[in-house]
Amino acid sequence: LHQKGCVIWITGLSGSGKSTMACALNRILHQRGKLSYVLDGDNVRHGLNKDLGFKAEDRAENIRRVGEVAKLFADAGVICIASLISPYRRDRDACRALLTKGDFIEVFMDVPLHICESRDPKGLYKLARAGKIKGFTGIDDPYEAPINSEIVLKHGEPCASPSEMAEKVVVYLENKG
Ligand code: GGZ
Repeated sequence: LHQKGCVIWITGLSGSGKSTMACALNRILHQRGKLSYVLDGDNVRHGLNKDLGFKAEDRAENIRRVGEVAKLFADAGVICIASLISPYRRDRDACRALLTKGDFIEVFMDVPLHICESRDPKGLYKLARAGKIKGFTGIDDPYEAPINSEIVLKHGEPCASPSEMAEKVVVYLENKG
């Protein structure tokens, strides 16, 4: 395997399309003969991080563990796609600091809250608005939007389908060699 590993860190609100994009990106990379692997917050929270909730400290620990695991994948030569809300800039930057410069690529799913809320695939926003889930990101918990992401995928622009967005990430990786 002659492939250099890296971490593609996808951040954004619940319902911003992180998982869908991660999956599309993973598929494109596989088609091109690349070895990649998706670490999804929603999945990892069923196993490795099942002891963690959604308080700021728990989110920080969730991000920290996934960052460390992503680094191990990258060291092993895998393109690791991490898809987590990761609402705090400090936590994302701590993951960035684990990797060699250029090997951590932050992708911001820049989708307005009202769009995420209108999608509400799991009905979680509705529950959060009703006060049945407390501390939901974007409703009564913060999301610190990135300021220096390598890639911003903005809602409502042309070529913003999940596979077209994934293609943009691939182009970025190609240009970076
Ligand atoms: C945010 C929550 C919450 C709260 C449950 N706040 O869109 P989903 O449903 O399928 O994925 C979300 C997931 C968030 O997990 P992460 O590990 O990505 O979060 S973080 O990076 O902040 O640690 C959402 C669901 O869990 N979920 N409660 N209170 N999202």
